[in-house]
Amino acid sequence: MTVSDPVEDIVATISRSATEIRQGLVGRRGKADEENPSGETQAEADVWADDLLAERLSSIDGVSQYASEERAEIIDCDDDGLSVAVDPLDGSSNLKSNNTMGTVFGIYDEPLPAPGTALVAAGYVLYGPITTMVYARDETVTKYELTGGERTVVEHDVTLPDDPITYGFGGRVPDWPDDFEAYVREVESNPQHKLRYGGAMIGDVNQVLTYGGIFAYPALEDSPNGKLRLQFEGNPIGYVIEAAGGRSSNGEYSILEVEATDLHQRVPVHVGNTSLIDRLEAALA
Ligand code: FBP
Repeated sequence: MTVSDPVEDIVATISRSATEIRQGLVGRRGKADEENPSGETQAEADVWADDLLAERLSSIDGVSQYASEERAEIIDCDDDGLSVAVDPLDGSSNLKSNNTMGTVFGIYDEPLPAPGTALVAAGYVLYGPITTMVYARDETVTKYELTGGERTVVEHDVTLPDDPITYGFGGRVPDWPDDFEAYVREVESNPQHKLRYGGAMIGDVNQVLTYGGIFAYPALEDSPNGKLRLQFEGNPIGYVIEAAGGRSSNGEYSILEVEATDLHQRVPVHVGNTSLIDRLEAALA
């Protein structure tokens, strides 16, 4: 008898759906007539990918909740089990210019909203020239290529390279707090470092995972929690980068330790090599 593993069922479902989501972007580059719970205009593709993942993930045995950045309320499924939080299309404003986007997921063993310490697995799909998946579980990060519903390992035990190369920081520069801006100038002044910013967190974080470095969407003057959402973006990405040997921070401590009070709460996100995140925390202290 095979024992079912709901975590693996969830990841397999997302990886099978990714090829379909990618193909379904064609013809869905327009705006939907709706806003998401954070007040942002949704793309047709956001709504469509969310409906597709909601239907498939909520029907898996052992999934008790499905939540997404694109819907206000949690879908309650089984009485107990895992909670899945998804950003169906991270960076969907890149659809118009045909640039990189992703799908982010976090699998928690507590009801949502939950802290990152309740994650049992997390990962993302990157719709680049090739569709890839990066998935962390049990402190181990694995990278796959996804083709036609198949998931093929391309790298076991992915870790951040020791010498950081890339940096990318979101938000408008005039909106950055002075201490953050001073830190950015310090990072830029290192001749080893290169700017890589594409406007989709997943693309930028994947550069950091590949080359080493730092990605941040920081606190802004008029938005002290930044832009990115804790359940759907901050926690899953923090979990992946920490499992790959790096650090995540809200500016003071690990994102995974941030108290979860609201499903759609925002959090300042800084992830990357330990040396750069330690220095960032010192600069913001
Ligand atoms: P969405 O989830 O609404 O797409 O927003 C997230 C995001 O697109 C991130 O992927 C990216 O890092 C950030 O917003 C870019 O925001 P901005 O356009 O303000 O730089």
